[in-house]
Amino acid sequence: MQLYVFPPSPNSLCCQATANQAGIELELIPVDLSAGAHMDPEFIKINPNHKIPTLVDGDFSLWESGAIMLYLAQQAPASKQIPDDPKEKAQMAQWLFWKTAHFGPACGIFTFENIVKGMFGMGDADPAQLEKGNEEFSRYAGVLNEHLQGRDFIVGDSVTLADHSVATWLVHAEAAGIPLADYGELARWCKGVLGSDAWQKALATIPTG
Ligand SMILES: N[C@@H](CCC(=O)N[C@@H](CS)C(=O)NCC(=O)O)C(=O)O
Repeated sequence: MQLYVFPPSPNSLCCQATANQAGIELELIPVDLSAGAHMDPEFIKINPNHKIPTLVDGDFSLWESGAIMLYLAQQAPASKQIPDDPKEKAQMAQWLFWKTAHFGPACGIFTFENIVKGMFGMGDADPAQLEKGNEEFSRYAGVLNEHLQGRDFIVGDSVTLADHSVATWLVHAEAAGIPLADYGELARWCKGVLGSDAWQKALATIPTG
């Protein structure tokens, strides 16, 4: 299977961590967004949204990081990244949707303003946007921080897609200026998830500099 990625992208990294946890060796194909490689007509054939990550498995292609994670995790049920229990499975879905609708966009404001703009020569961070990011992040990080009291994982007692999906937005917390340290339980949980072998292997694919 090939995964088209932009190596520092949180949306790519959570798919890579899922594959690593599942014991699946993906062929990573970097797509240089800064050079417009995602607008190549050949790439648009596999993802009409021209976004990474995009997975190709033979003549099957798939986009949206959450769907890619589900596809990969289902190849390796023994990795237990999707709970068997229906209630836990639904809770995992709850946090996946929550990440996509709320937590990811809140973190994305910091990532865009403090990292992406610099990478792509788009000017300085906008203080009004950062203020909005702070408001959104504090609202949602507070919910997860409370939930994580006494827990090492978001759902159940082992790592699931919910952990990969949420933690991926905190990989660049320091560089993005995300106030993770203000949320002790969140910071503790995040350190544990990102310290796993699956995550360390994914993070090692980020080019230095
Ligand atoms: N909801 C999508 C978001 C993917 C996304 O926004 N990818 C960005 C990079 S992080 C991208 O490829 N942007 C290029 C574009 O929008 O043209 C997912 O979870 O996979």
